Amino acid sequence: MFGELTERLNGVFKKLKGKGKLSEQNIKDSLREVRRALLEADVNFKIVKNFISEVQTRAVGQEVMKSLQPGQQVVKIVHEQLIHLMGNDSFKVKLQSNRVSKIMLVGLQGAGKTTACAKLSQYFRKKGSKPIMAACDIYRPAAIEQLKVLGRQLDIPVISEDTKDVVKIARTAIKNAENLFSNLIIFDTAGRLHVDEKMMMELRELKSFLKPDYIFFVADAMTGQDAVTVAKEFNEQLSFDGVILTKMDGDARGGAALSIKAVTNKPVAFVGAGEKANDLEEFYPDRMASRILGMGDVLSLIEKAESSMDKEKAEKLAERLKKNQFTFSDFLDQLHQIKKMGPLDQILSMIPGVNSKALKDVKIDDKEISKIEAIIYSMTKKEREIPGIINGSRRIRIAKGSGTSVQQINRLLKQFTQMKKMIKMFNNPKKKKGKNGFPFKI
Ligand SMILES: Nc1nc2c(ncn2[C@@H]2O[C@H](COP(=O)(O)OP(=O)(O)OP(=O)(O)O)[C@@H](O)[C@H]2O)c(=O)[nH]1
Ligand SMILES: [Mg+2]
Repeated sequence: MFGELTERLNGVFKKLKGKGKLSEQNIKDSLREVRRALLEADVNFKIVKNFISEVQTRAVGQEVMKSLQPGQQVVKIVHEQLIHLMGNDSFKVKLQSNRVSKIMLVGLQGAGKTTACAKLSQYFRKKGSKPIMAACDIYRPAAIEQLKVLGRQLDIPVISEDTKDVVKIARTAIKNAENLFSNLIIFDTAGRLHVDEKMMMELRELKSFLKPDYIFFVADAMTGQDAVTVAKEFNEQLSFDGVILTKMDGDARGGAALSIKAVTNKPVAFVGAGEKANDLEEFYPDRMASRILGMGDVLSLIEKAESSMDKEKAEKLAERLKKNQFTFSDFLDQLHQIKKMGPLDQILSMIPGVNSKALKDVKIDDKEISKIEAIIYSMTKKEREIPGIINGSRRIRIAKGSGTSVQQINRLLKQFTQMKKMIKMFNNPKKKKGKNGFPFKI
């Protein structure tokens, strides 16, 4: 996410932090580079101008000059101003408790509305709601089918009707919500290549009929400034409540995320970072600012882990670890849990200090995990529980079964033995402590 911008800003701040004392000129020079980095990230130029002037006023003031680490202080100011730019607080959706809530999604063609419908349904279901989805994109039969497929995958009802009247479909959906004991309807609508009057009229009509609790404008983050321009037009016509920025897993440069609030005065509520139903995150301006500045985002990482990990399984595993009963079956379980969290490089990029440049060099290969999985799958149940019995001929069989080599099996077995040793030492921390109290050398 925003790799290029993060790299550029880190470069600027590294130079600044190296200096013991700062002059007004130092700060000006650095901010000129920040300005360039933001413009290159496709942030609206007026916003950049304002942003820099605000940071500059604060930075050349007392708070920086007097501080012991002026470079750090400038970074802190930039961090705070970035948070401010994105709207300070996170968006909180409050659903109705005494009647069905209605959420309407709007946006251009291909922005990710239909996918976002599924993601939001999944998101609210995890929070205890019972959502249904309404197919109000009446122009492409494929669009209705797409929503139905997503609905089937997630086991969420989809309401559709063979008509060109969106209000009629909406009415049917509301009627059905009661029968289905649903408390939330998410309405998918049609997108166009460009904003046009016919589309807006239809959306306005639907809005005035539904009186939705929320309208979210879905925008493709990869389109940068264009997304912001379109957002402005949609907001003037429909006055939406918040934005869902999609495709943040691609190489979006940051322009949309950083400009949309300032231009429309509507905040980003969610971000989509992948095509699957689980790839939706709440948007927190402070966490996003930290990510942009390469400070990582541990809180989102923990939330991601919590939402994709099976709590009961995690507790059982903890119990087994305590008893030194960790086996290849447990290991396999863990691999699945990690895989559920998403691609490895995306997970690692949330860890402070791991920047996208470093990730590029290391190249984390999700295929490696699949290979380990294949090896474990090729073991018998007994071998998974008691790896000690895996002798030479068994190794050959496992290698053949998993399409790997005996060397790879040897390596995995060795790593597993080491891991077990470590677990054992953690369980008996008094024994064999190494330097600094660590039970093993790092
Ligand atoms: N990588 C990535 N792809 C996404 C994301 N959201 C949506 N997509 C993909 O973008 C494409 C378009 O998504 P849709 O949900 O069909 O877009 P739409 O706004 O409903 O498009 P129309 O119905 O044509 O107006 C699909 O191939 C999605 O899989 C995302 O967050 N990340
Ligand atoms: Mg669609």
